[in-house]
Amino acid sequence: MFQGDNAVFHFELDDPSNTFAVVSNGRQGEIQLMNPVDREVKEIYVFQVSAVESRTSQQFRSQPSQVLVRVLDKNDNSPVFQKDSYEFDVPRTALRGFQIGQVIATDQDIGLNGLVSYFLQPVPAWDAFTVDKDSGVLSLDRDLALADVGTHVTTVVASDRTALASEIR
Ligand SMILES: [Ca+2]
Ligand SMILES: [Ca+2]
Repeated sequence: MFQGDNAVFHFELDDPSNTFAVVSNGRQGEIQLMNPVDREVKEIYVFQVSAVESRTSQQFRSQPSQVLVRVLDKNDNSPVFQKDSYEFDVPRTALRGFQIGQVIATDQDIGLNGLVSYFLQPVPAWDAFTVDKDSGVLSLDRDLALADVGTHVTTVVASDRTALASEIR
């Protein structure tokens, strides 16, 4: 169909999402990004590229070749807590290890970029709190005593493994 080594090509790209374009450079076609991409919006793009012989008065078009582009993740989201704040009641007689409640944060990224860890702020207001790094379960670090009766506030930080963090009280 094409006229051997003397054929002059250009490339045409049919991308329904208008995200990619092809720039013809001699016999090569360079696929370029025309609009920003974000894995959380769209991860896979599929489009077709055809080679068109353009020197002759008639145009000859190749069978289209399918191109698949996978967008890799960037750590562009912080963990987000499911609630703005949490309140839990604890019996006065609760002992060390008692599970007070659970805080949950989610992160839209994937892999380590989306894996959430929980920490208490370095100096918690109340020394009886501890939080499980992986589950976000708050529990008692010691037995309670009469002097503990009252309201206690602490801040939990949720961080992904590449250190974008969110805080909650
Ligand atoms: Ca991302
Ligand atoms: Ca993240």
